[in-house]
Amino acid sequence: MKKLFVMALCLLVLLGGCTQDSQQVSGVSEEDLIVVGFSQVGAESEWRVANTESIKAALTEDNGYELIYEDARQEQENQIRAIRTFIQRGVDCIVFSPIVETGWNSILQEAKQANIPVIVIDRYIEPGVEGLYTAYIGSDFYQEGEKAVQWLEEHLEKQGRDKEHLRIVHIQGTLGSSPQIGRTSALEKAIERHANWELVAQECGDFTRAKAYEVMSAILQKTTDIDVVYCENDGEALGAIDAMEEAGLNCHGSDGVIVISFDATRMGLEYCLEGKIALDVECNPLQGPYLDKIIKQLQKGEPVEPITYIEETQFDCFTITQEMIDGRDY
Ligand code: GYE
Repeated sequence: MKKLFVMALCLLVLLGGCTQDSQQVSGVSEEDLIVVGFSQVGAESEWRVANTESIKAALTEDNGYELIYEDARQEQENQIRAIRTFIQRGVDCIVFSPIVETGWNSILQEAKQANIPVIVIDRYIEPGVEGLYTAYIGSDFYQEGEKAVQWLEEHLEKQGRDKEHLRIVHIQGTLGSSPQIGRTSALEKAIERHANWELVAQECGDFTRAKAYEVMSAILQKTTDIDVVYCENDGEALGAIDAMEEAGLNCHGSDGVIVISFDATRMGLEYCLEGKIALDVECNPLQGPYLDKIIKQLQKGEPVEPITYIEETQFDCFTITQEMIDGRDY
């Protein structure tokens, strides 16, 4: 299983005449640890940090794993390099969250040739390459976007504003990533359905507070006549709110600009409780336990679910409570 470890052990025996059995780590022999190479996108958001922590907490030595963690700092090139290194090291399993949907064919072919199972988490890969990886665990991003637009439709109807002209600003996530593609597509379809919904600006905020602040500030130079700001994650919502408040806009969903966001991280939900994020659609980053289950099944040679969608909910500023926030793990 672990060629490197066996080689190192032989060397130890030769050099030091070490006669002990392989070391025991919390009852699991090091030789039996499942070696997992994990290439994470980066640390661009609170969501990402919670996702990394969940995976590290699940794939521990106590639980039978040796985890090799690589942070790609938001560069696809770094992810490809990390995966290639995992293949060269002969890991038992490769896990990665693809920063964008395209460009993975050759590296996945290499993993397949080396007979190493690949589990894709969080973001997807473009359709057509399903045969090159074993399983996917994550969210249905189009469905998340649909939840957001449906809530908006119902909210406007309740307020008797559904026939009014609606001016929407759209701050997108990293272009080409599956959460951006899914969440954007749900909004664009809704705009096509509603003749009175107007997209006044669409800019990329790269899933960060700083970039969203920058693009929102530039949009506000051109117009402050805005009804809705649809941000593709909480970091972006916070950046957009910073810029709007600086420009003197009221961001309370009840009587001001309606800010819609995704992730439902603690910070996002605190803004929701304050009324500044009107709707926060949850995107659950706690994928570690699901990953643990699938890897163990693979090790036992059991069949695995090709796609696992994680359960998700949503919060709005009219019904959220402090208790709801306190009861959450991220
Ligand atoms: O929404 C965002 C993060 O891929 C679902 O990436 C993830 C997204 C998440 O940076 O906050």
